[in-house]
Amino acid sequence: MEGKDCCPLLWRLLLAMAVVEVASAWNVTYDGRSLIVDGERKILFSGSIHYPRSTPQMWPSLIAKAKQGGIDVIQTYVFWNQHEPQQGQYDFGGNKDIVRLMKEVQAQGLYACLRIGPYIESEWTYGGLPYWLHDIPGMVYRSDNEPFKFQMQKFTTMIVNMMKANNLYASQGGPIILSQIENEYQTVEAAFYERGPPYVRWAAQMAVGLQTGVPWVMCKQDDAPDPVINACNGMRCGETFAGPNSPNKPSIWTENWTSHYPVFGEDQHTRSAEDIAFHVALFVAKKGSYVNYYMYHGGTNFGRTASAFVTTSYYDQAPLDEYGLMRQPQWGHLAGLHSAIKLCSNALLYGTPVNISLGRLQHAIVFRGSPGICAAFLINNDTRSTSILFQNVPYALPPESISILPDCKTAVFNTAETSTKVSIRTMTINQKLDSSEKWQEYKEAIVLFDMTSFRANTLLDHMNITKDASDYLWYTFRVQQKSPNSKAELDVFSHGHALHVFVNGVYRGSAHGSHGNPTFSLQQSVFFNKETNYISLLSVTVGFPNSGPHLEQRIAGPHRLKINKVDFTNYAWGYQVGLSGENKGIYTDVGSLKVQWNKYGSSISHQLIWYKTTFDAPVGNDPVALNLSSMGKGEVYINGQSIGRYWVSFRTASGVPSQTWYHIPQSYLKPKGNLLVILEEESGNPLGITIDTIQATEQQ
Ligand SMILES: *[C@@H]1O[C@H](CO)[C@@H](O)[C@H](O)[C@H]1NC(C)=O
Ligand SMILES: *[C@@H]1O[C@H](CO)[C@@H](O)[C@H](O)[C@H]1NC(C)=O
Ligand SMILES: *[C@@H]1O[C@H](CO)[C@@H](O)[C@H](O)[C@H]1NC(C)=O
Ligand SMILES: *[C@@H]1O[C@H](CO)[C@@H](O)[C@H](O)[C@H]1NC(C)=O
Ligand SMILES: *[C@@H]1O[C@H](CO)[C@@H](O)[C@H](O)[C@H]1NC(C)=O
Ligand SMILES: CC(=O)N[C@H]1CO[C@H](CO)[C@@H](O)[C@@H]1O
Repeated sequence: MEGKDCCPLLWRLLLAMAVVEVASAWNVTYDGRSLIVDGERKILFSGSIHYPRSTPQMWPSLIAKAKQGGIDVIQTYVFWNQHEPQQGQYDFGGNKDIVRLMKEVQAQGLYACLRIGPYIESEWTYGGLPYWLHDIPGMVYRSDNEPFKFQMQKFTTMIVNMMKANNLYASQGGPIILSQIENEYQTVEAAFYERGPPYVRWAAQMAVGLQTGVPWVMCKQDDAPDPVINACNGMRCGETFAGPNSPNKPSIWTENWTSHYPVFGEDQHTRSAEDIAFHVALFVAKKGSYVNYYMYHGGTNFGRTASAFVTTSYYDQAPLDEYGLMRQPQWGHLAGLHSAIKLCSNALLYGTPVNISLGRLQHAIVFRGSPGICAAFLINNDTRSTSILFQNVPYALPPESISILPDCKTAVFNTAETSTKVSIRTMTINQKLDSSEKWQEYKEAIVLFDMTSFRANTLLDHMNITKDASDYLWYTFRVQQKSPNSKAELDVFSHGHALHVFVNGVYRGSAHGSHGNPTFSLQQSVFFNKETNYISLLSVTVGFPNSGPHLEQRIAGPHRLKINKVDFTNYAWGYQVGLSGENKGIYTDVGSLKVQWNKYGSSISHQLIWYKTTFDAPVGNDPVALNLSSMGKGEVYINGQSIGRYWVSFRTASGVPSQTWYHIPQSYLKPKGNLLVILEEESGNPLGITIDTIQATEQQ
């Protein structure tokens, strides 16, 4: 009965394998010092990398560079409106493949933090909420509101189940050690009055009830209910965070802003590597054990995914720039900081801190553990450099800096002293697209009232009509005029974001709002013909709003229109959603055959023109971008995929565009004959466009 012997052996083998599985799967817990992962307290450095802001082809190298920079955890939001653009229709393909990202994180031996939200803000259109939520009766977002809670729970559960099905939680042997529910809710909670607090309690309970085996955080929510951990967001959490709301919770910093997201019309913010390092070291010195860089890699807001007025390039100033290149000294300086702090792990996680004054603006925080375990942080909060005595040894401290002494003797790192060389990024012209024979154009038709089928007797909210299916909405009406060639004063007030005015099909003027104030007025003198005159307003949104309470009540587009002070707001208006070129998809290989393209330069007017050309990909693996300095405002498509909105004509206070370069991911390109289609709303010149390659080199 040989067979009988084999089975117990196989059984034992299987059992042994199962034991191995279980051994590598720990529930993540926490105490007052840190998260407890794989059964141990840990100091963790985390970096935000958002999967839809890059491509799956870029993920392995982004993660590898993060790991090399001393990052332990990759943090991402989950982008609901990418995954469920229409109710019940899900999409997890391409750069929406969150499971693939998690598996890549795991393959490289890192942890993951999943911030489900599902409201995420994140400078993402509508804060990540799908617009169809807006049309559910009785809907109030982010409140103790049954319709919202039902949809939020449904989506959150689905994501959690998807992670579980792929064994992605640490409790299953996967990489996910932490999850987030909601997002900075406390900043809006008061607007919901008595509906706020029960919503917070419900969200926490709902999340915890999903039994992931890993803790949940709520950021910027001081009263996060147990066992959910309250976490800090900001630039100086070592100074601003009041701390965990229970002695049994660790001190976690979910968003340490590495710079600030850029918006059209404003200059780029930069934050020095030294300043970031100072605040991370301070947070750790104050018993912080988890720091996330928002963003570690910002990437690109492809297509129309950016929120109102936010540029296509996202946190290009992060340690990995928009293209995934190391930005120095940020990357290297923080890598040094991480190694120095890791040398202090034992003292930080098991020792007791004491605060020792070293001078008027200088103090030391010293962690002492079991014999021989000691780590010190020497903090100089003076704008001048100074020399202090610590344990009778002199140390020179640069201005506003922290020295890290992993053995309480040797300063291995100072936050203000970078040894990393500054990197210089160069854009090299690979091809000029300056030959007019290589371009063709298609003039977008100006929509007149008679051409519209959707009508209303008033001005309707832009957002509720387009439902974010397009940035563009035509508003048009007709008016009779008795005298010929009479001058009229047009006066439009719009809730945003931009507007182009056409009278009888001829362009007459534009106006727009800004990130700080999306509303604007447009006053324009126009000439009317005798008889019928057609007024066409092209209203443009530049991303839906993403922050503040009651997003469901936000509106955009023209709100009042007067001609010679006579109000036409409640009048017979016709509407058309989207441009004909968009509706036909003329930016794709197939769609581009649906219209008659003309020779470059054949249109009399220059507004609202689609331009088309083809180009061969630059040889090599350097990142590729378009220099769009010569253009105005619009959207760019490569081989049918939108690489984002551009708005070069919206200058900053210092007179330059907020964004000049527009990233074309390598994976969007084929070696030859790439289709480039660009929609120009204003009067930009496509002959000035160049295809550039990007290199980062360290300064000598
Ligand atoms: C891990 O967490 C799950 C879900 O919360 C729970 O059912 C399980 O008992 C826990 N396992 C251990 C080993 O603590
Ligand atoms: C330590 O002492 C300094 C003054 O010497 C003070 O500014 C600082 O807030 C103290 N820090 C802690 C963590 O108590
Ligand atoms: C440094 O001084 C500033 C201004 O007095 C204060 O706000 C900040 O909290 C201090 N930081 C530290 C680390 O002591
Ligand atoms: C928004 O549009 C829907 C139709 O799509 C309509 O039923 C609803 O009344 C509109 N809501 C508002 C606030 O205008
Ligand atoms: C980008 O293009 C503009 C012209 O459109 C040109 O003036 C500028 O020098 C270009 N920038 C670089 C770095 O090539
Ligand atoms: C709360 C906080 O620290 N906000 C900062 C975010 O970053 C911008 C840009 O550097 C600062 O201006 C804010 O003060």
